[in-house]
Amino acid sequence: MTRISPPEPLLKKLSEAERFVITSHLNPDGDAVGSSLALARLLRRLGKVSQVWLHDPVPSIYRKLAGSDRVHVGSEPPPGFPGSFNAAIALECPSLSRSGLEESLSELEVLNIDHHLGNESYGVANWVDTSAPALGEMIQTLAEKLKLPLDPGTAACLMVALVSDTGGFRFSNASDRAFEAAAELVRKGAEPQKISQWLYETRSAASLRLLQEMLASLELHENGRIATALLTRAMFERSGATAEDTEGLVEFPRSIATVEAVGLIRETGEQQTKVSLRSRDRVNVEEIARRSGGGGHRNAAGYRLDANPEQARAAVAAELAGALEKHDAQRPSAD
Ligand SMILES: [Mn+2]
Repeated sequence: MTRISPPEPLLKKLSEAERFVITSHLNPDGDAVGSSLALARLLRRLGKVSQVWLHDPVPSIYRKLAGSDRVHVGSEPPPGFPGSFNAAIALECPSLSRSGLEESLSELEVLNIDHHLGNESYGVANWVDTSAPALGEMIQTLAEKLKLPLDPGTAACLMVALVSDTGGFRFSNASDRAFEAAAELVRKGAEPQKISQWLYETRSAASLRLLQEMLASLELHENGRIATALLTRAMFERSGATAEDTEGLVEFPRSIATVEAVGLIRETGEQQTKVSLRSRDRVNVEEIARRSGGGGHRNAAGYRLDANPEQARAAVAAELAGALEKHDAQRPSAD
C-alpha cells in the first residue's frame, strides 16, 4: 500500500505554532502513549513547548518511557490551557470524542494524525494513513521529514508504539514498513529485548488470577470458530485486579487453534459492558464495532454495549457468527 506523506498544511502548522497540546485516545495503549511522548520530544527538539494531555492514566507498563511522568492526566485542562497553547494535536483518534477531551480541545485548532479506518478528518489539518503499522511509524516518518535525528529515548517510545500495535510483529500490520521502521529504531538505540520485557513480562499476580477467572468463563461457538469470555465485576473483586490488569488477556482465547474470532466482554457497571473483539486474517470485526459506535482495525476493535455480561455475550457471539458467515461467503471456493 502507498505511504501517505505528511501533508503540507500539517507541516505548516507544526512550523508556525509554538505551543502544543498533544493528546490521544481514552484507555491509552502502547501506540497512544509511545507516539505522544515521542512527538512531544521531537517538537521540543524544534524549540517548541509541548504538553501531553491524556484523559486516562498511562498504564504502568509504559511508565518506563522517558517523559511518562510529565503527562497531564484527567478531564481538567493543564495549567495555562487554552490561552498559552496555539494548537492541539490528536493522535490515534478517529473522532475527536475518542480523546474524551473534545469539549476542551475544540477551543484550539486541532491537527489530526491517525492510522485508523473511518477517521472523520475533523482537524484543520489531517494526516491519515491507514496502511501505517502504528501511529508511531508515522511519527518516525514525520521526524525524517523534519530532519530531526532520533535519540535513544525517542527511539524507545516509537519502538513501544510499534511493538505493541503489531502484537510483537505478529499481527497483519507487521508489514515491510513495520520491520523497516524497527530496524531504524534499533540503529538509533532502541533495545527490543528490554522493551519486550516491559511489555510482556511485567504482569501483576492479580492479572494472572483474573486470567484464571476469565478462562473459566470461556465458551466456544460455531464449532469452535468463535470464543467468548467474560470479565465481570465479581471476578475483579475476587482477584484483586484492576482494569489495567486486563491488558493482553483477550489474546489467550485467540490462541486456540480453531478460533477465528474472539469477543471479550468486560462488565463496567450495572447493565454496562465494554466489548473487545479480535479476529484472524480477513474476518472483519471493525465493521461490528463501528455499527455500535465503537471502532478499531479489521482484526482488533471495541465498543460499549448496555447489557449484562451474559446478554452481551449472546449478542457478541451472534455478531461474530455474522462476520464469519460474510467472510465464508467472500472466500473463493477453491480455498
Ligand atoms: Mn495504533
